[in-house]
Amino acid sequence: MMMMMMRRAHSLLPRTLLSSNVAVAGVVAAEQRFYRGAADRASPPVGQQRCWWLFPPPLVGSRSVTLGVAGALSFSVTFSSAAAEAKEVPKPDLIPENVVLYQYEACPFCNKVKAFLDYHDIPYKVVEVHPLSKKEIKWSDYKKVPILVVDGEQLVDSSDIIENLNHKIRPDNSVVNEEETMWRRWVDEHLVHVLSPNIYRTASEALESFDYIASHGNFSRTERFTVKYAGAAAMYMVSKKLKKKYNINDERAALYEAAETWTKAVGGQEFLGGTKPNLADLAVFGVLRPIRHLQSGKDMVENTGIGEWYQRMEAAVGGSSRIQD
Ligand SMILES: N[C@@H](CCC(=O)N[C@@H](CS)C(=O)NCC(=O)O)C(=O)O
Repeated sequence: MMMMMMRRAHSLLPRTLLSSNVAVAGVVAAEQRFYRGAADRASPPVGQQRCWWLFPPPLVGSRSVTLGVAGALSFSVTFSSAAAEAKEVPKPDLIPENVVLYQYEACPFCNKVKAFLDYHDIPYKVVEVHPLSKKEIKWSDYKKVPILVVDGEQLVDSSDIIENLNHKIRPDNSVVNEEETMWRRWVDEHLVHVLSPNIYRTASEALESFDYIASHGNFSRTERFTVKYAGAAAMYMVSKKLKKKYNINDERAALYEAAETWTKAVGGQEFLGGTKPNLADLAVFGVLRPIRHLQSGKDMVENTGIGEWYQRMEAAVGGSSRIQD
């Protein structure tokens, strides 16, 4: 079945993506072009999915559930109480009253924002956007997610959203930390690009990823089957293109290298931020959190030294502060 879908998706690949000498502006553009090209030709709905990295989110809901499933990445849940105490809750009068996150459950940028909200215990409602119709964000001129509406004000772009929220809850802290800024940029410009080829590395990993996406995204029952198989087939092939584009020979080696680079940056401290996570810790944790149940996440923890930091982050961030409908 997978092979059939892959052959079909391959026959649908736009010429621009099949030709290696065409310069593609970046991973987002490349994948969006692929999806749009395929969407024009394929039966709906998968080809129209435009999120470049639709895949499993962390479990949301109760804190106990989130902590309880930490073992899914094959390391024990024996985090230190010091890490749990690293949680930072703003003064009550600085916490926004009404926060709504428009998201794709599996989007890494959305998960970055959620890591910030969860760590600071800022309650938020979630509106899951349908990736094809996007009817939930028709009201906005901005056509991507995350969008965060904070007491009626629309904020867009994950890094800007976090910047803005951080200023709201820490109005007196205007000092820019260059190291933190540099690592946040590393997350957006490097880490996220390494993740995509990893979760679609093999046919079975692509299926694993899309199985979760299909069951957790805002899809109708009838869309789910197509999303799973055609999405997996399409992204399996796109991931090979991405490897070339980013000069990645071995995607797992690149993932391990990124994990080790980050672990080295944290060094002997609990977090990059010292005894408490800073915005870079939250950004790395946010984008990694969705892959922790996947093969790539398990491999990363088993083969690098990132597991202990990750575990401390899980303890520090705690469970979701999402308000359940
Ligand atoms: N720089 C943006 C990137 C956001 C982004 O690319 N989001 C994807 C979802 S993973 C998206 O909405 N893509 C457009 C689409 O799905 O049509 C951010 O950090 O928030």
